[in-house]
Amino acid sequence: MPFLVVKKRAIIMFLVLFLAIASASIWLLAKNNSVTVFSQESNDEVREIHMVTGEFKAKLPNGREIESYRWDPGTIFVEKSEKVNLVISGVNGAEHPFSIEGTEIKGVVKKGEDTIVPLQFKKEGVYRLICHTHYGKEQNGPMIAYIVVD
Ligand SMILES: [Cu+2]
Repeated sequence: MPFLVVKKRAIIMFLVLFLAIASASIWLLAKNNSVTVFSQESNDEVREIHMVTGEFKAKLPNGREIESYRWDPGTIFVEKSEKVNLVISGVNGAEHPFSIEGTEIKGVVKKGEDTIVPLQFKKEGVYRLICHTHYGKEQNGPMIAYIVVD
């Protein structure tokens, strides 16, 4: 029965082709998965948090101008031991020299520039980011942001 032999060969060819396509798809899927895992790992390494320096301004009925400088957002949350880059963009105010209470971290945020502050807290708590130019009400502040570590 030569006809049947040919048919068997066709089935075998079809199976071989099917296996080749199936294994190629699995290989591609596995490859995609590994790429995703890698990009997740690199994203997890250092998280970026963006902050800006802002200013509230108003004119009182008597013509007097009042203003207040702020870090925005005023509160950020990080995990204990988490690596974070705090990127602060200077928008309002020429200069904001700052320090973070309870740490050795200090720097200056200048108008039109990004200041990158690497953070990694070993102890839980609330840390204050304080601007030394606008530290109180009298200095158009208080310009204080809270870093909550837990
Ligand atoms: Cu300031």
